[in-house]
Amino acid sequence: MPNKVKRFQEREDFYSRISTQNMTPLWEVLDNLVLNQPEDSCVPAHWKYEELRPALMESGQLITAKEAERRVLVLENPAKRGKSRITNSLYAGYQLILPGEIAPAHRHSQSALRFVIEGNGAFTAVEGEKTLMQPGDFVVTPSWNWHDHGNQSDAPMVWVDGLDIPLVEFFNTSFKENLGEDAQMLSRPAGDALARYGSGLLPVDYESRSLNSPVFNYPYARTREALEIMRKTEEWDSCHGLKMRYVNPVDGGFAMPTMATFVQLLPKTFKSIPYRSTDATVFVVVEGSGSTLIGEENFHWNAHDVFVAPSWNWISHRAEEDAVLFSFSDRVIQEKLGLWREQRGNESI
Ligand code: GTQ
Repeated sequence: MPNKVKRFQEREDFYSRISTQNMTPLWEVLDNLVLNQPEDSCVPAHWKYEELRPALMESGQLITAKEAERRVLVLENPAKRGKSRITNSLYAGYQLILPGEIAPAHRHSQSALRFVIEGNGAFTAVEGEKTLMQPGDFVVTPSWNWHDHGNQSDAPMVWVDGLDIPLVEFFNTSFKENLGEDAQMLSRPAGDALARYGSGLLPVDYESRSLNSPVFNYPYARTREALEIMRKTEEWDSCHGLKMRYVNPVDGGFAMPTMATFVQLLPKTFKSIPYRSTDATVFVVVEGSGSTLIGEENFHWNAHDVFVAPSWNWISHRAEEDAVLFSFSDRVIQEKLGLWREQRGNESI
């Protein structure tokens, strides 16, 4: 028997023997474990609001928000069907609350963000304070904070939920409690947090006890106005247009400990140069229309659509009219761990 074949058989035999001891040789798997660059197992994908809205409204006739606890259509990455995730670390879905409905109070380890799509004046209550929600508002629900939602307006309310469900699953750290009441008790008037912490002011002896921003609703009216004023002097970034991150006003960090959130304005006819980063990113179209090339796939989007870019895929945007994109990713965690990287199309790494 040639030496090479003998050696191969010896190795195979060795592998089967050590396999019974729950061991495997690193040298057979190393190239799959330590990659030269990220190879995301998720794929680029796009959900068109116009096409999914009928199904979302139909779900409103099938089950009440109360019975469902949360009436949400989960956006599943096409490469991760059955796993309730849009990226490897993040969950997203469209949540519907009809007039007169409530989604009862509960709390859990998972952090949630809401980005309002349509409707006007439904509320979410977070840890003792209610906020009325308008389209484009970004609302924070921190880990283990009581929260309930309700709609006292006369129109359906829809928002995009972003949660760190897969991350909490990875760490096996999920806890959950139902309050046993539809709504929690309120201890502060609506708007208190924004006035106290989101006006360029802080209580004089304020010491943060939270990993989250004390501002829990970042109203679109303020965000949009800020973008509009900035665009007058801002040099457009060749990759991002005019891109801002939502911050915790206490320390200047991201608003939440597990999800980084951003908003960007792309002016009419803007075409970005390619950009990639290690944080797979979920985009929500707030206003306008355009298209985004992600890897090899081009997605033409309109207001209220969601699309997702996997880690380290090249992204370039084109705006057909003034467009605003909200986005979220796990960049905040990657930065803390020293893992986050980005590359612009005109740079080497
Ligand atoms: O609103 O509390 O989309 O607990 C998934 C789980 C929303 C919520 C989701 C949740 C919620």
